[in-house]
Formats: sequence, structure tokens, C-alpha cells
Amino acid sequence: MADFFQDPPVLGNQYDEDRALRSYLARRFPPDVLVEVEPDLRRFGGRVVGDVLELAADANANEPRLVQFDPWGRRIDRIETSRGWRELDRVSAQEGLVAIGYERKYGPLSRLYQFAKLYLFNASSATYSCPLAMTDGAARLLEVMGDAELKQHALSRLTSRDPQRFWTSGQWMTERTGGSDVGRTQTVARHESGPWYRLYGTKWFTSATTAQMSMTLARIEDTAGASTAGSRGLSLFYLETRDAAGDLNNIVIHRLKDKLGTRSLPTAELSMVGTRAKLVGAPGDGVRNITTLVNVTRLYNAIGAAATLRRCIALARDYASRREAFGRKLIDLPLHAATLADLEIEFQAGLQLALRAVELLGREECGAASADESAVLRLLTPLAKLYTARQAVAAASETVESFGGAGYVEDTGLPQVLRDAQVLSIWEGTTNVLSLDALRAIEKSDAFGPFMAEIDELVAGATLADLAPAAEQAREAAARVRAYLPAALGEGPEFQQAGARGFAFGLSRLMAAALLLDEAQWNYQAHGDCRGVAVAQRWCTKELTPLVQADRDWRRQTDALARNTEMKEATAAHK
Ligand code: MFK
Repeated sequence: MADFFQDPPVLGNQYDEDRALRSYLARRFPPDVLVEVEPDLRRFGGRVVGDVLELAADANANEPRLVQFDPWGRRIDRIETSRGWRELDRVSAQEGLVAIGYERKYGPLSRLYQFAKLYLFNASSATYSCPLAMTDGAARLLEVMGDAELKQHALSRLTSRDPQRFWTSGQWMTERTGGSDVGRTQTVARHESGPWYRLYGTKWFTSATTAQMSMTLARIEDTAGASTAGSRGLSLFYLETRDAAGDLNNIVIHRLKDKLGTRSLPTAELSMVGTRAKLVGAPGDGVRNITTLVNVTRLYNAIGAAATLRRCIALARDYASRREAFGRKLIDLPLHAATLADLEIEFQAGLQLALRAVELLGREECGAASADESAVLRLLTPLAKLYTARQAVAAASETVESFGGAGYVEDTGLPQVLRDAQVLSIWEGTTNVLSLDALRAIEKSDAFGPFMAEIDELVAGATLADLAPAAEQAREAAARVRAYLPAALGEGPEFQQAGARGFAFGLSRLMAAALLLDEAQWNYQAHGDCRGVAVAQRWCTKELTPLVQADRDWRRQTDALARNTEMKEATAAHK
């Protein structure tokens, strides 16, 4: 009997194979736009499983390293990156992966076109999507609040298609005091002249440290060396990492982080020891100002998570159509098919959330968004980020398992999918920080009303008889969410915080339900395709509202469980 060898999974054209993406775009782009962008997306969908994937493999195989000294003992702090990593930079510029969003050839739809390309690129990019995210965020920031000199000198490079001119940007926010509690930032800024300052302080995580520039936060000192504490004392700065001679701008790189995943991406600890930097925006407005950047990178995260979900289902599905067990292909085994179907549904829900947020970003940036749409975008941004990130981690774990032992073996590349996915729920704000940001959006931007109104409208449009039970489930969930908010507000901030994650998940699942219902209705009407009906039905039978009423008893129980302390009184004792 011949030896048996298992075939590896094969990835086809990532645009052609992706019915969910194609359907979303076909509906949003007018025919004359679709006819222009589709050939580019199709070509790129082939490229990301061709030379781009080979470059990513090279970047993954050859991790960055920090060379701190030259042979003669001089401190140089040079980060060496792989050929693949450097080539991915060139590809990113040539493909216009940032530029498309700023050329705005298709007006508000430009962001959708750009993010469709980024989505195709993401899972084949060895995390080159990270420097692009920060570059795009910085570009938006400079577009909104940079002076003429920064626009001409830096913005034009961040948005260039010319690999020789193209720059990437960092986003140095995290210090040893915390990645979430940015208000504890210790870096100080000493005034030099005009808008120019010298920065002194240590940044604990700086991603893509080879970038040519960065946006960062520091505390401006007065002439007596004093500065205001907390986030109100922080200001936003632009800096270039090297001077015209190629020397570091008074920056000392201590070490590269030894990370669980995203290992092709250089992430460093560094100190600024008199780094020349330019103030952007008003002094003291730094945290608020940098959220312009952060809200863009959060959408990159959401689209990156959707791309992870898509790559997971693509790999698992293809493998299931090759691998035989118990006399059948895996895909013919009922329980395995059910697992794949669940993955497909998660993917479609995640993609809808991410693309809807991108669509709104494009409208807002072009001045086409209504006030209600801007409010929906403000709330959907943290929700899409936090929810899709958790989905991607779970899907990556399921995908590894769907390959059995092979999924646990390094050189199949599958363990890396899981390791890389884990960062999605950490950087750019953890699940909990973003759940609290959703509350902030509701409180400060009055986003709850418009958000729920959009859900109502989408659900009302799902008039197919087959969709009626799912639509009813969505309506009931919406009623539960509506009843929850005033009750939670009445309990006070501590209680709202305790319930914030369940609330954020509830809002995310409900919005996904509404978008899937709308998509199902359209797809049936346009193409007679009922698969969307099945997706919406199954999604809506899920627990849509994992809400917890964090009242006094619930808090008491939570504290006892979290601290593992004894709890002597029954829950009703405090009533
Ligand atoms: C594939 C994807 C690739 C992704 C690339 C990733 C690269 C990795 C780089 C990083 O991870 S960099 C680190 C990212 N760090 C964070 O995301 C920080 C997480 N922490 C938060 O977001 C906290 O919520 C925050 C720092 C904002 C809390 O600070 P504060 O000072 O306690 O917040 P406060 O006082 O509520 O907000 C200050 C102002 O900003 C307020 O406005 P006003 O001054 O007008 O009152 C807020 O309304 C406003 N604000 C806060 N968050 C906002 C926002 N405005 C709009 N959008 C937001 N998201």
C-alpha cells in the first residue's frame, strides 16, 4: 500500500472566492464605478495569494533584529528588516493602499474601495497592515489639523504611490504607566522656538519603529519645569525619526519586544532624549486630537479581523474538501459541515460590521454624512473593533482545531494565524476599554438614538416571509437593549461600567443582525439567492443580547468571584 500524504490547503483568487465582499460592493458601487474598481480588486485578489504571500513568508521567516552598535562601538540602534518586509512597503505604495483613501476619486466610496484592497492584503501581509494603519491615521490627522508645511512635507508622502517618496508613520502612545490609561503619560516637552519642542521620555511599545515619522503625546513644561497632570495636560506632537543625514532624532532604541505573534513587525521600547518635535493642534488637546488617528486605526483593526475570519474559513473549507476521514471528505461529515457553516456566519457578520463602519467613514470624510450617520460611526467604530477582534481570535482557534494535529504544527503556518489574531483584541484599545468607549460615545455624542434608528430601519426592510422570524428576534433584542440603557444609567457609572462589555456585545450583535437581514433581503431580490436568508436566520437565533443588569447584588457576587473571597449573605440581603 502506497504511503499516504495529506494535501495542504490551497487559496484561490481572494476576490473571486469572496461572495460576501463582492455582494457588499456590487450593492454600494454604481455600475460605472464597479466596472472600474472590480478589475483592480480581482487582479489584487490574485496577487495576495501570489507574490505578496511570498514576500510575507520571507518577512515571517526573517524576523527584524536590532543592531545597537557598529563594529567600532558607536551606538547606531538600527532595526534591520527582511527583504520581504521592505518589499511589502513598496507594494503598499504602488497599490495605493493608503493613497486611494485620499485621492477620493470615487468620493465617499473611495474608503470602501481602499479598505476592500486592504482587506484582501491583510491576511497575506505579515502584519504590514499595521504600519499602513498608523500611516493612514496620521494622514487623516495631518489632513484635519496639520499646518501647510506638514501637509506639504509629510501628508504628501504618507499618501504617495511612489515607493521612493512613500513614508510610513508610527503612533507612539504607550508608556510604562499604561497602554489604556494614556493620561498617565510621563514624557515631557520643553519649548524650543515657535511650534518646535524637545521631547524627553520613554515609550514602552512603539509599533513599526522603522517608520520615517511618528505622532506622539507629551506634557508641555512651563519655564519652571512644571506641567499639568492627567490627560488634559497632554499635547500632540509630530516628529521625524531621522534627520537629513540619516541619524536618529535623539532617539535611543532599547530593545525589540519578544511578542506572542506579529513577529515580522518590529515593535520597540525607546527613549526620546531631546527629540525635535512639532506641536500639532492646541496644547492640552492631545488625547482628544489623537483620537482622529485612533478611530482610523480601529477600523483597520476591524477590517483586519474580518480578513482573518475570511482567511480562516478559506483555509478550513479548502482543507475540508481534500481531507478524508471515516470514508468521507471532512466537508461531507455532518458535524464538520456544521462547524464550517458557523465559521462562515461569524465571518459574514464581522465583515458587515467592518464594512458598514468604513462606508460611514468615507461619507463623513467627504462631508456627505448626516449628523445621525456621524453619530452612528462614532459608536460603531469601537463596537466593530472590539467585536470582530474577539470573533477573529475564536475563529483562529476553531480553524487550528479543524486541521487536527496539523493545525498545531508550526510549519503549516496555522499556529501563526492564532498568535497573530490575538493582538487584534489588545492593541488600539482592549475589549474592555472599547466597551467603555461605546458608553462614552453614547454619553458625549448622543449616538444611541441614531444607532438604534438605523437598526430599526434595516430590520423593517426585511419583509421576506422567510425572514419574518429572524426580524422578530432582532426586534425583541432591540427592545431588550432599549430597556437596558435607562435602567443601567439609573444604577450609576460603576454599574454601567460593570455591564459595559455585555452591552457592547449586545449592540454589536444586534447591528450585525440588522445588516445581515438587510443583505439577505437584497440578495434574494437581486439574485434569488437565499443563502443570506439562512445566515440571517442562524445569526438571529444566537444570543443577541448578553446583557447583565449590574445591580448591587450582581456587583457583590462579581467582587467575591473576582477576588475569590467568601460571600456569606444571600443575594437578596441588600434589597
Ligand atoms: C490590522 C490593524 C492594525 C492596527 C495597528 C495597530 C498599531 C498598534 C499601535 C497601538 O496599539 S498604539 C496604542 C493604542 N492606544 C489606545 O488605543 C488607547 C486606549 N485607551 C483609550 O482609548 C482611552 O479610552 C483614552 C486614552 C481615550 C482615555 O483617556 P481619558 O483622558 O481618560 O479620556 P477622556 O477624558 O474621556 O477623553 C478625552 C477626550 O477625548 C474627550 O473629549 P473632550 O476633551 O472634548 O471632553 C473624549 O470625548 C475624547 N475621546 C476619547 N476617545 C475618543 C474621543 N473622541 C472621539 N473618539 C474616541 N474614540
